[in-house]
Amino acid sequence: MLKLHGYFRSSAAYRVRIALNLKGLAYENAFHHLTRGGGEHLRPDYVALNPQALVPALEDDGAVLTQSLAIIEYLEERFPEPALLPKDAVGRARVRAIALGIACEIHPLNNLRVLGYVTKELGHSDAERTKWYRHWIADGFKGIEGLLAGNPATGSFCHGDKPTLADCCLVPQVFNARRFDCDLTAFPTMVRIAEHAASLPAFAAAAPGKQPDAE
Ligand SMILES: N[C@@H](CCC(=O)N[C@@H](CS)C(=O)NCC(=O)O)C(=O)O
Repeated sequence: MLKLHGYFRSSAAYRVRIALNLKGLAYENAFHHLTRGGGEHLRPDYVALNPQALVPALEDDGAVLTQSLAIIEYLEERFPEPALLPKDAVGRARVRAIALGIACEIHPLNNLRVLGYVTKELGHSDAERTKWYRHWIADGFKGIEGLLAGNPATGSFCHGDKPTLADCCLVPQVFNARRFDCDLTAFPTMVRIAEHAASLPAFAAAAPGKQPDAE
């Protein structure tokens, strides 16, 4: 059986949970609390599994996969239906661009270890850390909103009317932005898509609050 190493609040693990649910795949969980005891993901047994010491990781029949987008692309190849990438090359490139725009340009700047470095190593206050977080959300969301708003390829989801890899990334990032009370009024298309997606069982079941390790 597939085994997902994650943490309820990890937005990268949230992406993979959505993809697994959309494809109707059963999986077992291994939870790694990212702050308890200094971070369970930093323990030697987990680092042996994923040398980058990040969640998620996915085990499948002895193989260990890391990096959420690589994991979702793996699932797409191994379990093609329902597809999370469009059939046409231009559409696939657009979906990947939105996904990477979130996973590479926004998420890494606001990751736990980055936020921890800003306060613990550089000596900034919690208020300054929040300012940093909100700044990079606003900056990154502006670009993603620009990719989505007014583009005829955008539908009820990021690309057309079926969920894709892009939505697997968008929904967790909007969730996180809300958690940090970011002002999202300038990003109506992103908010609309995230709210529509949340109404689908596959997205709802992947939400942090629904996970067995949720606090
Ligand atoms: N690019 C990676 C990001 C993974 C990642 O940053 N995971 C976070 C949780 S969302 C993490 O494990 N953070 C631990 C830390 O910052 O120490 C992916 O997409 O899988």
